[in-house]
Amino acid sequence: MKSNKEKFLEDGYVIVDVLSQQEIDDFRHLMDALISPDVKSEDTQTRSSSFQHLGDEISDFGKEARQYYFHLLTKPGTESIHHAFHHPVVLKTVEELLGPNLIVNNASILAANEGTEYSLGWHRDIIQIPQDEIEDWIFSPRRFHNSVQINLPLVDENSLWVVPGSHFRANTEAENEAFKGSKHYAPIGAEMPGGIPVSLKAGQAVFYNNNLIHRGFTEKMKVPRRTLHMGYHSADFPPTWHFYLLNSDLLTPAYLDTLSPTMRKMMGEYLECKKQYPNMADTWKKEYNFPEEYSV
Ligand SMILES: O=C(O)CCC(=O)C(=O)O
Repeated sequence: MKSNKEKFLEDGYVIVDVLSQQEIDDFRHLMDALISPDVKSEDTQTRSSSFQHLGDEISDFGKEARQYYFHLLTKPGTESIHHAFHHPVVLKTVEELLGPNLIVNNASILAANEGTEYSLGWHRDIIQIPQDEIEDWIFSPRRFHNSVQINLPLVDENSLWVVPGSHFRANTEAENEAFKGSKHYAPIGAEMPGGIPVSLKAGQAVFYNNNLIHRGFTEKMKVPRRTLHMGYHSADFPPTWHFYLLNSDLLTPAYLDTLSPTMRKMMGEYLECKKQYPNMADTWKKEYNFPEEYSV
C-alpha cells in the first residue's frame, strides 16, 4: 500500500481521515455559531465567490447567494474554532508530507448555504505571481514545493476538483487551450481535460500541493458547505508565496494576547519566519528555489 507521501507526490493530493464523529459534531456546532447560518439570502442571483485573498466579513454571511471565504487567524472573535488549526492528525500528516516545524499560513472557513451554485475557475495557486514571471520550472518535480493546502469539510462535499499529477508538470497544450491565454484563472465554465471531483466525507481531509490545477465547483449545493481550509509550510525550508497570505500587520501584541497559548506560539513562529523571509517577491525567483545552482 502506498504511503500518504507517495500518493501526495504522485497525484498531488491525498485524502486522510482526520476527525471523529464527536469532533465533526463539535466543530459543526462551533462553526454554525460563528457564522449564524440562519441568515438566508432573499437574493437568488448567482454571484461569483469573493476574491479569496481578501476574504469576507463573517457578519455578511448569507446576505448573498454565494460561497463565502472567511480568514480566521487575524479575526478577533473566531478563537472558539482555532484549535482545528493545530489538530494532531492535521499536523502529523503535514509533517509527513513536508517536514517538521510547521508554520500555519492560512486558516479559513469556506461556507455556503444549501442551494448555492459555486464556481471558481480552474487555476494553480500562483495568483500572487505576475503572469509574465510564471515559468515552467515552478512546476518541476526537482523543486520542493514547501506548501500544503487542506480542505477539511464538516459535511460531505464534492466542491474541490483537481487534475491529478498536474502539480509536477507544465500545462499541456489542451490545458493551455482551456486557460485561454491566462496563467491565473481559466474562464468560468471551461472544461479541463482530466479534471475530477474530490469526494470527501465529513471529517475527511484532502491535503494538496496547491500547484495542482484545481477549481471550486458545485452545481447546486444539496447540503450547506461547512469546510475548514488551511495551509502550512515547514520552517526547515524557505517558504513559498503562500506564506504571505496571512496579513501579519494584524498580528498585533494586543491581538496575540487574546489567543490560546498554542495559537499564540504558532503565530509567534509565523512572525519569526516573516522576519527571516520578509519579501514575497523573492519566493518565485529561480535562485531562491535552486540555490545550489547559483552558489559560487
Ligand atoms: O475547495 C474549493 O472551493 C477551492 C479552493 C481553491 O481553489 C483554493 O483554495 O485555491
